[in-house]
Amino acid sequence: MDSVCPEVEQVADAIASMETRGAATIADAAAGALAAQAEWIETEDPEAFRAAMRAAARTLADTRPTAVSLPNALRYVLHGMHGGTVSDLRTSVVTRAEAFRTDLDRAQGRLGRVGAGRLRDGDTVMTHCHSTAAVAVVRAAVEQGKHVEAYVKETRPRNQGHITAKELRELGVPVTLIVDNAAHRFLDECDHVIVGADSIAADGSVINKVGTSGLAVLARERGVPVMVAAGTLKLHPDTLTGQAVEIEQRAEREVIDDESREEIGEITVRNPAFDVTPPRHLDAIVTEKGQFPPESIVSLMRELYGDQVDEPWSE
Ligand code: RUB
Repeated sequence: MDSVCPEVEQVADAIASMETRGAATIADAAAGALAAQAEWIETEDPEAFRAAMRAAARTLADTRPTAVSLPNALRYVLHGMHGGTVSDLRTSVVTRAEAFRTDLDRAQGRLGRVGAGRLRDGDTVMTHCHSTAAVAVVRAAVEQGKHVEAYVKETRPRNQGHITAKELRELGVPVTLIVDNAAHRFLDECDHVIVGADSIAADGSVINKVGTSGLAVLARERGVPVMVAAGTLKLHPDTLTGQAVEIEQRAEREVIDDESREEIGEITVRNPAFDVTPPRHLDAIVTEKGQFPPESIVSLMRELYGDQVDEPWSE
């Protein structure tokens, strides 16, 4: 028997190829895949069931390294796997995965309303990349009747800004799309920078799409507050013990095509997908549990995750 079901393979491939992308969306898809695995496993042996669940979680965990929402989701579901029979184990996984997905959805709505509290009627925001949480903040502000406009950075090399532009347009928000290098030029017209997060470290540093740290430095220089919209699922418990967050390095071809590269001659190309913004360049981290000064996030991390840095899929 293959130990991993086709849906887990498909979800893992989609995450690795970035067809499924963005930290919250990845976590949601991974939880769904674990439920599919639980429904699929054919065995009466509880230990074999557990082993097959661990195999699925490993496959999913190995797709992308930076967004902690992925291992946090896998941990949450596997920690909820209980029972003496396969039937009980299966039910517990499916129930836990459903609860995870419902909570994630609710958290987005809540943090959106918390973040919207920072926006006034008539404000203009600048965004980077595409973050469902950042869009949730603007959505909540619009639902509160506030008029909000947006400068949307295109976000090279994969232009996730186009997704943001489309979603904000669907909310009726006037959008100006700009190249990344134009951010400084337009910050004077902005009241907030709103970004998401892939991981948040214990010292309040925020790991998000490469270019976030440069934008935060510019915003600080122009006096524009930087809001990080990120559910508590983005808190990286490993950093409590001093571990660094791994930054994903992506293909060189995302930066330059083969023909142009050939024409230029011998060059090195580097393509880190994320960067680290230190807490001193950030004003607030907005979560479903309220807003926090970045430096205080460690207390919330301890409260929610304690010593939970195990990897139940590698047991
Ligand atoms: C996406 C990215 C997003 C965060 C937060 O990077 O950096 O800002 O994942 O997104 P990529 P969300 O496109 O490489 O996955 O708020 O939706 O979790």
